[in-house]
Amino acid sequence: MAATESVLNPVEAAGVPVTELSATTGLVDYDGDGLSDDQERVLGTFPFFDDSDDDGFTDGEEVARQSDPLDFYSVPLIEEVSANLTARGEESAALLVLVIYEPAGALGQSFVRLGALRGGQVVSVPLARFSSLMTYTSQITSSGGQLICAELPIPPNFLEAAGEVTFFVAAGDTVSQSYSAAAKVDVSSVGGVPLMRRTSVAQSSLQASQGGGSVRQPIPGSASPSIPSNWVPGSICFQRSAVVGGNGPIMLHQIIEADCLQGWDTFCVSDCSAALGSTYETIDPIALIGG
Ligand SMILES: [Ca+2]
Ligand SMILES: [Ca+2]
Repeated sequence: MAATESVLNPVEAAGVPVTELSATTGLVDYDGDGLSDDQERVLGTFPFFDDSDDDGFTDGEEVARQSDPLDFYSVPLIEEVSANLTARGEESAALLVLVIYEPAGALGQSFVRLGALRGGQVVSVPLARFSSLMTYTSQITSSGGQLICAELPIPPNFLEAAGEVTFFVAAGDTVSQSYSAAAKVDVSSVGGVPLMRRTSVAQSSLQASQGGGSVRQPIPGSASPSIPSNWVPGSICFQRSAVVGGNGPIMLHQIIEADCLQGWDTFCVSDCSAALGSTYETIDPIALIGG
């Protein structure tokens, strides 16, 4: 428990002022919504249209503010500084994608805390140390907020050795001295293919009757020939899990259903069916910030 105490303590020294995030730019973001073209292909949003669901909020802003960029009826609700995490692949490596939004356009008064849960231990990721490795976009949105999207490579040997890693972010502002948003993403690597666990809507009536689940979705680079042509976001190994234990913000899940979905046999053979009955740890981002 001691390992998580510092994470739960808001606004502590390890938080990094957003203004310290300096890096080279270089992301290809054709539609200017703050998300790179390659990231949009992973998320299923349109790389060439900045508002995929036409609800008035750009894809990047929706991801940062934790609404669904593919659902017209899902719009941002968080009015304070917000952040979110996702991931994408580049060749055989995975990249962690950090998206931050500040409604007043003054990210300098905000801070972010990035960390990882790996093998039951919570560790801080010192953003400033990795800033030279990051590429990012920064813009003022039509609503007047500031949006930053930073991409940080995850060392492949780190993922292979760790199995599945939960990265988390918490964001807050220095005035109220509290966190206003937190999010996490689960990233792993199987056979050199980086995977991201995502919340999924049920993909069959049976699954629907049993509640939702998650998918472990491959996130290889856009040039990879190994992506099945019938790929749609979320269509790989559907897994349903149940919470079987926990310790503070750390939650232990057991996989109680694992279906390899059509077209993903290559990815699923070693991973999907074998996952049945196994457990994994992740973080509850709401518990992380005491919400
Ligand atoms: Ca884009
Ligand atoms: Ca939208």
